[in-house]
Amino acid sequence: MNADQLASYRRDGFVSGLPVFDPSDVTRIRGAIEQLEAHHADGAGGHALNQFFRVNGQLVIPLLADLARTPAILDVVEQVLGPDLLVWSVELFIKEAGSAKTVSWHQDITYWGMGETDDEVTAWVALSDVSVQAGCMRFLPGSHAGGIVPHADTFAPDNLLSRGQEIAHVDETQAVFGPLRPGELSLHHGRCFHASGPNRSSDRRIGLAIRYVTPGVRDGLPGRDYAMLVRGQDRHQGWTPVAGARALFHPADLALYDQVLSDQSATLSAGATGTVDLYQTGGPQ
Ligand SMILES: O=C(O)CCC(=O)C(=O)O
Repeated sequence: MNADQLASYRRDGFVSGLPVFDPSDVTRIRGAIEQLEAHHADGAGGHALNQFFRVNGQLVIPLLADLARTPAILDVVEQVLGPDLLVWSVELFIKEAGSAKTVSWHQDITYWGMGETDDEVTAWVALSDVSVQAGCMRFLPGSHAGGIVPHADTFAPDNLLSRGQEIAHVDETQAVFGPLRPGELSLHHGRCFHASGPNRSSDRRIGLAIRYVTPGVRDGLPGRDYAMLVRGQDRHQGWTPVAGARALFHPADLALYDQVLSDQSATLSAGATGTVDLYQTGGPQ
């Protein structure tokens, strides 16, 4: 990231269009994801593959753990968060060609039990052409500068978020699209308002979202949560360390996955007005 891009992240709460993978990498990664879909759609350990794609995929799928350790991504994230980096969750946001799926306006860390930290950032990597037509993300510049605002649960069926949570009042006239070419990433701050529309393109829209945190994020916070050290050192004691998947759907990793989800679910569903389905079994989105 050059100085202007870093300044724009600090000012706006997001920055878009940073190249990290070349076309051959994108083809390989997308191919590996589609191989998983072709051969392991039923998942393992009682969870469909889609569940692992939706949250904490790094715990059971080596590909996702490896992607979170990509030096080119870590170099960018280090500019924002500093030299000690952990990964909280690796996720895939897939909208099939012509899919009506959307993501409502929200702030990521609202239900993540991390308080209002400045030290969580998402690196969102395009593994297809994530154009405006394909339903790229939109961001509200400067919205990270305030605190966490109220969100209302909608549980809307076409919403990719776990509780369809949305911010009541967003001045969309100020929103900025963040289209990405394959292999580019955007960064967004955990309090930056963002959303995305349906995929009106003829290709799948595939985004890899990696949630990075620093060792200090959980200092003084209650409960237990888990993170994978990917660069530097963790001299704090807030995160329970996890290593990342050792083999696809390894039994010990599947057991850990359940443990992590169970510990996280109380936080993620706090105050919800309905059942928050953290164990999605649905098909493509
Ligand atoms: O993929 C999307 O459209 C939304 C992703 C998102 O909300 C996130 O990565 O925080």
